[in-house]
Amino acid sequence: MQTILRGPSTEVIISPETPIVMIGERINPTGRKAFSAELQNGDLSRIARDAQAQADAGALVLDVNVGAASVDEVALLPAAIQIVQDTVDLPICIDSANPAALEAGLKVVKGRALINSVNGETDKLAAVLPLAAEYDAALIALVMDDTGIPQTPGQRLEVAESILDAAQKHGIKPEDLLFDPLVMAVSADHKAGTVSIETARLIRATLGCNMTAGASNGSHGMPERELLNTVMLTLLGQVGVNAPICNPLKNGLAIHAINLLLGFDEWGMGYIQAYRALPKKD
Ligand code: THG
Repeated sequence: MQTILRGPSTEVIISPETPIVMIGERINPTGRKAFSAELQNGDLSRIARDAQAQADAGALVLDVNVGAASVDEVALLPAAIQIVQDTVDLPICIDSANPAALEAGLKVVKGRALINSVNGETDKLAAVLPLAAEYDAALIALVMDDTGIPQTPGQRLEVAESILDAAQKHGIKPEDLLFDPLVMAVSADHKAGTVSIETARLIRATLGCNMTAGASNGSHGMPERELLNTVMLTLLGQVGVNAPICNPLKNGLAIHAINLLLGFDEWGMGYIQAYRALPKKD
């Protein structure tokens, strides 16, 4: 099952047979006070730098989220996407909770985008599935619905199945959905990690679909977040999460290590090249 994304002139394939694809998460004001303040002032100057740095660190898709408090996402999201694609030739993951902003982004994006996201809520399905169909975009599907985030992997799989059904009624194919098993903070619930991992395993075994996940969500409120994020990426990679959203500046080499250890990197050349490209330590 191949999910195909395109940038202005590049193509990225996400599939169980090909290396894990890193989606760069840095263009997002969450937890970044300076970037939030800049967005509130209409200052988009950081975006080109963040895009270039993530591409240099091996990101193959860039998530773009400008959802800071009180900003006009319908105006800012397309502007941000254009800056990113003028800077790097990569596909975009358009990240917004606002369907009007998603559509404004889809109108300007070059290539084949990934929408972040739909979920099983009745209103979300009705607003976002037609956008994915009309603009021929791939789509991230979060396994939650009108009743909230299910507690068990079996219930999360049921939500995934019902989103898949709804998507197919709009002509969206299983290969164009990336399911997100939902990574929640282990500081709030020590079973949260295992529920996400088991959900991913079930989705891959039952539906065969490709998956994403926000690996860094799990480490909120814990020390050594980077260590937890790396281990989470590894565990998720093992059960089929092949397009994680993460920080390429921190996790870039880990993704290459996972690809090498899972047999996706002949002669370790990807890992060695990524190592050589790192800033030199004294
Ligand atoms: N699934 C999907 N999309 C997502 C998420 C997901 N998009 C948003 C988020 N989760 C993934 N992106 C981030 C972005 C930033 C952080 C975590 C996940 C983060 N920021 C630091 C903080 O909050 O402390 C600050 C970072 C910095 O200063 O560099 O952790 O799960 N589909």
